[in-house]
Amino acid sequence: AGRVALVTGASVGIGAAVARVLVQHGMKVVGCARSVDKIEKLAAECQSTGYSGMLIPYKCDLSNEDEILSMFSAIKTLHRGVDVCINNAGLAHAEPLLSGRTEGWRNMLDVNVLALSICTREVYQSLKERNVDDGHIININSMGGHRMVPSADEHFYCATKYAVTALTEGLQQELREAKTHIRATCISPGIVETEFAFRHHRNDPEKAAATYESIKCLKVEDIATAVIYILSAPPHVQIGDLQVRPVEQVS
Ligand code: NJP
Repeated sequence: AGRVALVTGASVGIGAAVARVLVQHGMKVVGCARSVDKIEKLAAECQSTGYSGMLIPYKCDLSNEDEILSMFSAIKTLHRGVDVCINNAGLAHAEPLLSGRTEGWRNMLDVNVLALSICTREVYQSLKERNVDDGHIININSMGGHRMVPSADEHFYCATKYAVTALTEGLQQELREAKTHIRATCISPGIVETEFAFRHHRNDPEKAAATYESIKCLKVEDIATAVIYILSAPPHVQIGDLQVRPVEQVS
């Protein structure tokens, strides 16, 4: 409670649920995305529910580094800095390696990998400047960041999530070497019931229907609960990678 959290991609889906639960736990949450109107609506809902924290909407296109850096300066001016960062924003375009558009690959790299890395660096610098030693960075990864999924449409997306696995492990190592108690974790969800999950299989409606009708998918709240679990762990506990998937999901 009382700490400042940044949640990227807070307009819908997992990010919106995470922002809401952090506000419920008394945090001051900066929620960013391009559709700021949706975050404004969520902020009003949180306020009318009487949650002890607050949600501050911020419009930011995470594929643009200048916009990310301006957001960090605004947070520094208005709220001192970021204590907890949830790198959640992510996207998947169906762009196979043999025929995909470079533009689609670039967009996935920009948001899933580069924005996450830029936010990580900026949060660490902000914590260091203020001598805050108990910050936390949580990356929303994917089961696709641990094993390749069978659909060729998703190979590039998986590659960006394999990068998130490598970057989280690398970050844990750098933080240890810097002798700080700032922690880094990733959460790897299986299928979560969001717009993302449906868009993801848009080129294969049969597969989508088979997947969503045959298993009980995770709810966004299941991932929000995982975030609270990680943030509530005692300071000596490092949760490296939390895999959360539907009971019936094969991998
Ligand atoms: O996705 P969705 P989820 N600049 O599409 C934002 C991972 N995951 O909640 O800008 C700024 O509902 C977008 O905001 P807007 C997945 O890889 C999911 O399901 O307004 N923000 C929105 O708030 C991702 O890392 C599943 O369009 C940008 C958010 O990102 C995370 O979970 C399974 C942006 C996306 O909301 C959240 O996914 C899995 C930009 N340029 C991993 N581009 C799953 N759902 O099944 C996008 O393994 N956003």
